Amino acid sequence: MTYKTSRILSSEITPAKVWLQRRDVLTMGAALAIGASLTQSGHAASLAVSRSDYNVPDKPTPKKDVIGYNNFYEFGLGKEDPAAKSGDFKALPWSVKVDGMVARPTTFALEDMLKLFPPQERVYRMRCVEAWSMVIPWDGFPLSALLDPVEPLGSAKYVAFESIVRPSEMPGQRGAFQSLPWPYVEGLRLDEARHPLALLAVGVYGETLPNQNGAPIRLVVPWKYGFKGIKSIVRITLTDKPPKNTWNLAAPSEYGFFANVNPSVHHPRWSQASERRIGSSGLFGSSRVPTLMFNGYADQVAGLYGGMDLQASF
Ligand SMILES: Nc1nc2c(c(=O)[nH]1)N[C@H]1C(S)=C(S)[C@@H](COP(=O)(O)O)O[C@H]1N2
Ligand SMILES: [Mo]
Repeated sequence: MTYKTSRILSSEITPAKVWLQRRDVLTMGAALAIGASLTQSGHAASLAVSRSDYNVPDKPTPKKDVIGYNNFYEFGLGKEDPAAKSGDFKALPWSVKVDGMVARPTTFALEDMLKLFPPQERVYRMRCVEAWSMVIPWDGFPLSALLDPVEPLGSAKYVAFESIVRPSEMPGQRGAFQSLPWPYVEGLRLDEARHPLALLAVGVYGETLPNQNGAPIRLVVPWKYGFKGIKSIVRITLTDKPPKNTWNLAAPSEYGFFANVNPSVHHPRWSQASERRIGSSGLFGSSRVPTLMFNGYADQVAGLYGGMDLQASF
């Protein structure tokens, strides 16, 4: 079955507009100034990629699974916890600070990002390291939209990401038992981060990103395992050293830095050769499909890893 790209949004910016009106957000003067300079330098215009460029033909995972079966430990360990326990989280107002080894450190207000970089729908496969997968219609814009205008220095080689810490609204960050060290952190090599498939998602299924999916802005790197897709991002820092990433800190022998989907590199406790497609028809409501190298995006991304030993750099 083919996913119909004609289902795409009639207007690329409608979801953001509706959302902003609903929540009555005001744009600040300082943010406007940043917006103006970005528009002059033409970055917004250069992002006009066709919405269907990267869509996959797979049938999308039902919305109820996309927004009901999540990993977001700030809201608990269970797959149903994020949907059930994220109601107190306030995703607005929001801004993302981009700093480190850049010529022009910039704090981007969410509303300005949405205006400058109109979200486009892209349907990506997502595969968790626990061997389940989904096909998700994200709304977002290329991560490079925030990297180009801050002008990374020649010495910058990596991009570090940081999630929000807000125990008052995130039950998984309160109490004696702490599942992970906070903030959740992730990283990419700068060339990976600049690849047009690397997305900052602000919506899903044509609607504003629900809290459980990483509101209001999260990373989507479709050729990597799900844990690279850091949620509720507040800071992006350019560095010359490989950034720490949370699951590598927690269990270094099980989760690497690169985390490229690779059916021939197994997790120490389970095979990674096939995956359970959540919500697809099958004996138990989901069928197993073979896992593809780079999650099916080898043609687009294999060139990033030429000459690398992908068994060693997992
Ligand atoms: N801040 C934060 N980001 C996170 C996580 C998390 O616990 N906290 N879990 C990761 C993991 S393991 C996965 S598989 C994906 C799940 O994304 P989804 O719930 O939108 O499908 O989010 C990733 N990003
Ligand atoms: Mo995951």
